[in-house]
Amino acid sequence: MAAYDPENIFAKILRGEIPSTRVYEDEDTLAFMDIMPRADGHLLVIPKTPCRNLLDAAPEQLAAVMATVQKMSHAAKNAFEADGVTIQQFNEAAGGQEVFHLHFHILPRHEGVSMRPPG
Ligand code: DGP
Repeated sequence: MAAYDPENIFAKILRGEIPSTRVYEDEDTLAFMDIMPRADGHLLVIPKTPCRNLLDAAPEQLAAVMATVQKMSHAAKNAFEADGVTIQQFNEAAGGQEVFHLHFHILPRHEGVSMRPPG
């Protein structure tokens, strides 16, 4: 697996070098709005420490990120009055990953409404 690249977009967001709409932050994790939302309220949750993807993650990073994913799933479901929540996570280019810093997508879902296509 390739090495972690500290110049990836999410590392720049963490350092405040490019803007983002932050919705939650704690010592270990950050949640912010996806710039290309595929559903209203589409959020991303990332660890603050370097990690390329799930295949590269330490158990402590996963524990912290998943705790925030659960917290943000409840918050997004309530805020957007959703019927459910889809969680997505991609690993390596062949697995659909485009930004190489571990992230989980949180997508509030409504009955009968399809997710929008990427882009
Ligand atoms: P993927 O690696 O396939 O899980 O997709 C990366 C996601 O990151 C995609 O939904 C769009 C989002 N994204 C890409 N660039 C930016 C950015 O500069 N800011 C924010 N907020 N989201 C971004």
